[in-house]
Amino acid sequence: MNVKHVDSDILIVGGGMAGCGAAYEARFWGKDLKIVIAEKAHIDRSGAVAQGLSAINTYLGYEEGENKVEDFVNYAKGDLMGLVREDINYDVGRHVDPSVRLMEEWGLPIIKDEKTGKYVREGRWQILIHGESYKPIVAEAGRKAASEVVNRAVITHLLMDKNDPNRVAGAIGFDGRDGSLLVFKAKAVVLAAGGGTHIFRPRSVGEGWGRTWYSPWSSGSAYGLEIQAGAKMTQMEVRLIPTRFKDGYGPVGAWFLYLKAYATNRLGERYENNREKLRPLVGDYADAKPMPTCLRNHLMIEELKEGRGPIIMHTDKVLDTPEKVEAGWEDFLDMTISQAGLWASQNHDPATRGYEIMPTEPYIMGSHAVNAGAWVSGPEDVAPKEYQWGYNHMTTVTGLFAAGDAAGGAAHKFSSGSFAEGRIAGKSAVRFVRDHELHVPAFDTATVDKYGEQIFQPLENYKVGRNYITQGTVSPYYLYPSQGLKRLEKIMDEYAGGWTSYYMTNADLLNRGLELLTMLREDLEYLGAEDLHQLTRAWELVHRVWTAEAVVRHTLAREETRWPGYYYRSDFPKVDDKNWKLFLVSRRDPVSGIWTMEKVKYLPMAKPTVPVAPA
Ligand code: SFD
Ligand code: AMP
Repeated sequence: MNVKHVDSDILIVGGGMAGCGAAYEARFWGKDLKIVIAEKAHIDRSGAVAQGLSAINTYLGYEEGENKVEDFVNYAKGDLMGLVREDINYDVGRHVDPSVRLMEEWGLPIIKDEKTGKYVREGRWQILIHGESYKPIVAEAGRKAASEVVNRAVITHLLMDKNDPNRVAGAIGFDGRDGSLLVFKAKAVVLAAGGGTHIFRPRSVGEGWGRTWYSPWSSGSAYGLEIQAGAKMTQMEVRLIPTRFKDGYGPVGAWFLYLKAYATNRLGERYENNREKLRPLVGDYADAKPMPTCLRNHLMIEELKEGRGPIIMHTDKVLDTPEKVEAGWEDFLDMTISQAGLWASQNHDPATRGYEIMPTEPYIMGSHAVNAGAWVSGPEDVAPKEYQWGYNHMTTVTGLFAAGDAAGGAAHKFSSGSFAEGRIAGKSAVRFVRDHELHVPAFDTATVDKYGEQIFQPLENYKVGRNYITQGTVSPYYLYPSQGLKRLEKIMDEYAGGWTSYYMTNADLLNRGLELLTMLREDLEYLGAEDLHQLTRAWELVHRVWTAEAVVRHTLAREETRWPGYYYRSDFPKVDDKNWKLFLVSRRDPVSGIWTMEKVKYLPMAKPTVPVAPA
């Protein structure tokens, strides 16, 4: 086996939005440090922004007097039914605008009003971009800041320090192109490996199976790595169900907010403002303005359940000028080309006919309108002391930092906020390295050998097991990654509140789901991979199963329905502020494998002492 060793001061796992932000900022404060990015794909086109975006969804415009940072905190809090880490949302909010200015400097075309010179708003928080090349532009900054980018580095495990089992010392994985074992040693690690799709069964079937809204290559690795290392996790129960154009998964933000389209049920009724229908479930949250994303979903789901589907977005009522037609098509061509392709293949003209929208399958994320991820230390000035243990954005594992989808607590970060949060984590990691200058990270060679064997086991399983196949792909001796993935998706869909049950679950279903997940995990030992591509799929599945288990355990522990429209507990169908306006924080002990679940009091942020950064 070929083994490559890469030593560094700071290792960044995942070169997406947060990873590039971390590299950029770590270089600014740590000019002399060795900063390495380990990226599963190729940094120029990796992560959720690989295919581009059409908007930057978080830009406050505080210098222009458009929004205050406090407004952003309140917006995120309202949207999440009262549960965000205000301290982290505040920190991201005060750093996001300068980050967007940087991106513009690097060449990102942000659409401006010709008269005022101001960015054109899609909505209160969003600005429009010509964003097909968003990722290569941001990646260039990340690449130039890093001492080395190791592309095709599929990280499978974090490595812990041999003298301290709760301190990170590096990471291990393999090169997806040449099959080498990759062993990274680092004084600090910033985890920025993105969110999780294909945890639940997608709506797409057959040859469309790989099509999801969030990128299919978002493999839940951030959560898988964090959980295995024993980091505390939060908000894993809150799944994102975005409304999307049917089958192509085209986003709706530009249509609702910028083009001002509206949706109706089959009777032509606008169902979206029926707040009275919400009141019995959520009480006064029914009056929240703007209406929380989950509640908007809930109203649509009710229409579908009661037989008043399909829900149609009236694109035809708003595309009344050539400029608007162009804006509508560009929205998809910039970020969800499949929707434009689908419309073209169906001879669909959105200017003359509306199109169906649907709630998607659930995604696990920390950067969109939900906030799953690691429980991280907050910023020194605004975090309540219970949420602060030294270094901003350090997880509960010493030396391990998290940002973007990987970091829990703050919501509505999106691409720009994830980049800004990466910067926060990168700066903090430099401080950590400086404060521990004499520390020499070290791991057991026996652990490296053990992982080295485990990592390539699926190739071995395939080599041996294929001899027993007489026909087709079903082997008595191994499981293909795609077979395991289908099994995972079916379990999560049917037991943990997927789309086929209209997102409904309960304790009995969740407990049974947990049993089935345990059996699935036992079988992961028999994963078979015919090549390095399938080996990547195999490890992505392992990470997805860890993510799924955390989702089920969190959902089971929270005995209320706080986010109707994202999921429902039929045994506890209402919001219960008295008992549940708190964070659930879980930890899996890496030695015993035992999970513990803590209820952590909701605490508002303290008054800021560090001023908002100048743009
Ligand atoms: O409208 C490993 N997002 C949108 N954000 C916006 O600001 N505007 C929009 O218009 C957005 N829309 C949207 C969005 C995403 C997608 C897919 C679509 C539309 C179709 C959300 C943002 O993209 C998202 O919030 C950020 O990208 C999150 O950043 P980050 O850094 O947390 O995740 P990443 O960018 O996916 O990067 C993760 C990286 O990790 C790598 N990786 N590397 C090594 N080893 C492993 N095991 C790894 N596993 C993963 C990945 O390859 C990747 O590079 S709209 O619909 O909302
Ligand atoms: P989307 O394209 O659905 O991901 O949404 C992009 C942005 O617009 C996100 O910040 C959403 O929260 C917001 N958004 C989308 N639809 C609506 C709506 N109907 N009302 C308010 N905000 C919305």
